[in-house]
Parts: sequence; structure tokens; C-alpha cells
Amino acid sequence: MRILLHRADGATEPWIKDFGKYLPDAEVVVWRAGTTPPPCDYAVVWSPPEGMLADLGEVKATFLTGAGVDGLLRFGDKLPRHVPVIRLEDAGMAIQMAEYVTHAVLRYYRRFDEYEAQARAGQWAPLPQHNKEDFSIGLLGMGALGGRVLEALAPFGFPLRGWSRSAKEVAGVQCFHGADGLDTFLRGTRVLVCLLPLTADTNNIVDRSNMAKLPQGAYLVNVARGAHVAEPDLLTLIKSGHIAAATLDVFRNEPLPSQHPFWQEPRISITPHISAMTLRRESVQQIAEKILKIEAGEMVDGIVDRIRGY
Ligand code: NDP
Ligand code: OXD
Repeated sequence: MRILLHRADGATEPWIKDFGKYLPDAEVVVWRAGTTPPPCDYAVVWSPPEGMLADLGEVKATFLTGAGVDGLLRFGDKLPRHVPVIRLEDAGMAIQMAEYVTHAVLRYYRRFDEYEAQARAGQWAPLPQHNKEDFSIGLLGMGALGGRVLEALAPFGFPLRGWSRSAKEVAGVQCFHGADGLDTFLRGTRVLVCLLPLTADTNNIVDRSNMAKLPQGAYLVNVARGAHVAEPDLLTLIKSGHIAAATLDVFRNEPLPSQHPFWQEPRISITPHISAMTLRRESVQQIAEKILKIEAGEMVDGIVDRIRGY
């Protein structure tokens, strides 16, 4: 069996080594621009260059080394339709997301962001505690990652809410779904956490009109994709005080340009797209297990629905 591998960072050796561990009979071929690879059975990519698309038409399945699929689906009709695209499901990312979001939520709930500012100003001034019943956490997206984040938050006793495309029932979580459920979901959410895939339906979903439905003094945590948030709208609503603060891990342009106004806004906390990083060993293990299932004629999870966009 041959696996065609592309890594934008060029660091292919550790991936080849790990594939050797989980699929010892497979040969891993590194894709190189301007060369024609030998016939391959599977491709493993993240956000491949357009020049690789023709080679992706020759494999049985293309595996993504991430959870989001927008980096590949952006090619639209140029992407071979007959080859399934299979994304990572959790693979060690869900616990990282749970850590990141729990940290952001507790930081705002216990007002550590305000105490950090006070400490820098040499101020000693205890602030009143937020009321936990009013500190509802709302997850946009209740999938592999959003579901794990909700589980992690459950023991703290915040009112939990979730919004998804299809109807769900999750113990301890008030669930909303579809376009009809969005307004009610937003109106009762104090901390909005975005963990949606980026699709035509979710692009710009956190815009001025939707953020205005959140209660006064709401918080935003975006760990999905930068294009979910209308960035100028967020700045306007932060300056007006409607949004108290935001923690952003993802941006429309990454790395975030040095002139971007977010850098100057103290109520915006920025991290460089690290909320849940691809773990190589876990990812290779998951991909290898799926390859073995496909070879055995079994079904696998994680196949991307091109119409839905995730
Ligand atoms: P899943 O596909 O498992 O879950 C997606 C969730 O979003 C589902 O609950 C789905 O609803 C919901 N959803 C999708 N479209 C809509 C819609 N139009 N309206 C309402 N709900 C919708 O994805 P993951 O949890 O694995 O990942 C989520 C995203 O997180 C990724 O797409 C990626 O962009 C981002 N990510 C960011 C990382 C980072 O480091 N910042 C790392 C990894 C991922 P339903 O359940 O009904 O299908
Ligand atoms: C992903 C990511 O989608 O790293 O996996 O953003």
C-alpha cells in the first residue's frame, strides 16, 4: 500500500516514522510540486496546494490531519468528487479544546481578566462575584469538540446551552437547533463559544445582529474559524460595552497582521490558533485504523458531507 503525504511545514520524517509504526507494510511517498508521484492508495494532507488536486483524484480516500475541512473544501468543484474526504475526529483535540474553553470561561467568571488589569495598575480592589445562574455558557456547535467542552464545563454548575444543525438531547444542556432556534439560544447566552465548522451557512454568523441578541456584558470565545466572526462588528460592540471581552484563537488572516486593531484592544485576548493542536501520533493512529477498516471493506466515521460542508 502507498500513502501520499503532504506537509506544508515540510516536516515529513516524523509522520513517515509514525505511519511505519501503525502501518508497517505501507510506503509513504512525500508529494513534491512539479513531480508525478507513483500511484497511491490514500492521501494524507492538511491544506494542500492546488497543484496537488489532480493527484487526489487517484486515491481511494483523502485523509485530513485536522478537524476542520474548509482548507480542502475551498477548492470546490476542482476537488475530485468521487474520492471521500475523511477528517480527524477528536484524535486528542477535544481535551485540548475543553482545557482552553474552561480556562477562558473561568477567567471571565472569576474576573481574572479584570484582576490582571488591576494588578498591572497596582490596584487592590475586590470585585463582586458574578452570579452563576446568570453566567450561562452557550456552545455554537455540539460536535466532537463542542460535546467534550460541554462535558468539561458540567461540574462547575453553569447553566449550559448548545446549538446545532440537528435536534439533540444532552443531559444537563438546554439544546437548540436550526435557524429557528438561534435567536432564543443567543438571548439566554452570557458566554458565547464558537465551535462550528466554517460553511456557507456559518460564515460571519457572529455578526453585529447576532451579538446584539446576547445580553449586555456578554463574552465571546472563538476557537473555530476567524471567518465566523465579523471582526469590525466585534470591535464596535466591545467599545460600546455590549461585549465585555473576547478570547480569540482564530482570525480571518493568520498570522494576525501586526497592524490589526485587535492587538490594541485590551479586552481581546489573542492566541495563535493553538486551542487544539493536531497530535501526530494520535492522528496517524486514527488514520491507520480507518485505512485498515476500508481495506477490510468496513464503514468508517468522519467522512465529510460535501453538501453540508462539514
Ligand atoms: P463536528 O463536525 O464534530 O461538529 C460540528 C457541530 O456544528 C455539530 O454539532 C453540527 O451540528 C454543528 N453545525 C454545523 N453546521 C451548523 C449549522 N449550519 N447550524 C447549526 N449547527 C451547525 O466538528 P468538530 O467538533 O470536530 O470541530 C468543529 C470545528 O472546530 C472545526 O470545523 C474547526 O473549524 C474547529 N477547530 C479549531 C481548532 C483550533 O485549534 N482552533 C482545532 C480543531 C478544530 P450537527 O451535530 O447537527 O451536525
Ligand atoms: C483543525 C485546526 O481544524 O487545527 O484541526 O484548526
